[in-house]
Amino acid sequence: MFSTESALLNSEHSPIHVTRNRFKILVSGDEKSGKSSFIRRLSENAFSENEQVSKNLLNVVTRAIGGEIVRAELEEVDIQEFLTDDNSIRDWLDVRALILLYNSTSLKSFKVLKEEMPLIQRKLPPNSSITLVGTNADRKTERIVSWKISEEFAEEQGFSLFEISSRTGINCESVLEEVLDSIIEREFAEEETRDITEQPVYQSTVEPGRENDNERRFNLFCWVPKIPYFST
Ligand SMILES: Nc1nc2c(ncn2[C@@H]2O[C@H](COP(=O)(O)OP(=O)(O)O)[C@@H](O)[C@H]2O)c(=O)[nH]1
Ligand SMILES: [Mg+2]
Repeated sequence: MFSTESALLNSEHSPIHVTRNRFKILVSGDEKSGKSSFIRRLSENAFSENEQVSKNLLNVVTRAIGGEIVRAELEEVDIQEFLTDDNSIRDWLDVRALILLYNSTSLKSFKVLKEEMPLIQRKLPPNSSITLVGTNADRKTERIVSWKISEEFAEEQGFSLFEISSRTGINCESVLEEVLDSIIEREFAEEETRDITEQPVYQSTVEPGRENDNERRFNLFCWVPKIPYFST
């Protein structure tokens, strides 16, 4: 371990501040659903008509959400990785959210999400969220998947739904913002539950018939007020 690293880990203020608010978010969908383009729009604010065929982009983006600095690891994942029963699959235990893309000019890209949803959900940890995103919103005349049909599906599943264009950039940031907001919300809710359940429970019951026997009990948490006070 590098000395700076060990200093950080041993420091009173670390490692919480080093790893806090770094969230893994998967971006998946059919081939050519626009996964790489979406990640590139968010990380580089750029778009290429001939997006290089990239199957597993992994870019980290930083945003400020409600006064907190948040780092999101956006990882491109082929939809097939959810559909195979491969046990050697990468560890997704720390995945916080899945953004599922379909290309609104391709019915096939929407159908695969609809039909395979049970398999997709099976591979996600229980405290993660799914957001549905229709891409290619700029290609209005070629649209095949209507807002109505995708809204119906999103409502039935309880997912948020967005339509975006990585070409113009429209709505791309809104997707990320909503996903990060909901992760942070869940994070704080979990922290609060943890705080409550980790509080010590003080013994306060008195056995029947031994109501006056309190002096003889030994309660580790109640020794402080029992120390005799001598004034000088
Ligand atoms: N017009 C338009 N083209 C897009 C959009 N998103 C992706 N593309 C194009 O669609 C093709 C496939 O996109 P890509 O991001 O590689 O898809 P992936 O296979 O899911 O990673 C590329 O040629 C992109 O330039 C979009 O929102 N609008
Ligand atoms: Mg790609």
